[in-house]
Amino acid sequence: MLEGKLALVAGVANRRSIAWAIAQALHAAGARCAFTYQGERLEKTVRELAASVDSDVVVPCDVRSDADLDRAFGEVAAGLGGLDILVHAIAFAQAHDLQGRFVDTARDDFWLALDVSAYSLTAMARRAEPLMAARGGGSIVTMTYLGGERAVPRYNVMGVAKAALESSVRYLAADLGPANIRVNAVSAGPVRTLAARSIPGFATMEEMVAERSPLKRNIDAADVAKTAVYLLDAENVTGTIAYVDAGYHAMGM
Ligand code: NAD
Ligand code: 0WE
Repeated sequence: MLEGKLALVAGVANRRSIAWAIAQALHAAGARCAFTYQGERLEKTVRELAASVDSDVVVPCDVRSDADLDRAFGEVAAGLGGLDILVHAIAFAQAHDLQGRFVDTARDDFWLALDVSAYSLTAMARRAEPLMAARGGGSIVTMTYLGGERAVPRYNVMGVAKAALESSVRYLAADLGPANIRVNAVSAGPVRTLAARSIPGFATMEEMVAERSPLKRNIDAADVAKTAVYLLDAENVTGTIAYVDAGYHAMGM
């Protein structure tokens, strides 16, 4: 389906990461993947995972740094020989902001969450644009959550960041469409990644999804990956949010 396509996957931390499920699905669809990882601590893990999908283009990139982003895109473009696909699966808020009340969010912590979780998509899209345009177009996908449009208890500043991210998807789709570059998001239900497991009350949220969603079950990272690959491939789909949540978003109670 994506035979010969060149993909950059940002956001692999370990084998449970949503980004890793997407990389495996891209590899299965015939794409060649490169990876960025956040810090030295993750290098070994990401290199080993990359090797299992025949990739050795693995470069560090902290999305808070413009210099890091510039270097990483240069190395990826050289390593892959171009770019068709960008997968953005990055988010961060201070752990103390994912409990308690949103109203107590400090200025610095607010900007940190928005910087890492929302602005980074635009920072990466801008650097991807010339590389994709040179190949006649491209496709970008990011990851969001229902807490970006409804007040989900304790999602707090991450919800505000996801609202900015989802709006960014629409503005980026408008800007990059003329270059045949598409921008979409997957809105996933709770997935038991390493980051998610550390969140107090996560198991209760999974129980609520199993009880209240139309399909009466939870989803996993492979489900998310299927829809991500669909969006990356769907040549006339841009500016959309696709829900992979067993239908949970459709319910009123
Ligand atoms: P994860 O912890 O595996 O992935 C988050 C990634 O963000 C990590 O790889 C981490 O290194 C990266 N990151 C954080 N700060 C960074 C920085 N400054 N520079 C570069 N990278 C940085 O968790 P995940 O659940 O796979 O999250 C991936 C995406 O999916 C996130 O956008 C998250 O909001 C979204 N999402 C997750 C769920 C869920 O329930 N797990 C549901 C919907 C959406
Ligand atoms: O986007 C997310 C979580 C992203 C995330 C996770 C962490 C944990 C570790 C961002 N920052 C951090 N910071 C850390 O220090 N999700 C969609 C999963 C999630 O997180 C929640 C949820 C759901 C769902 C937090 C509260 C309520 C619901």
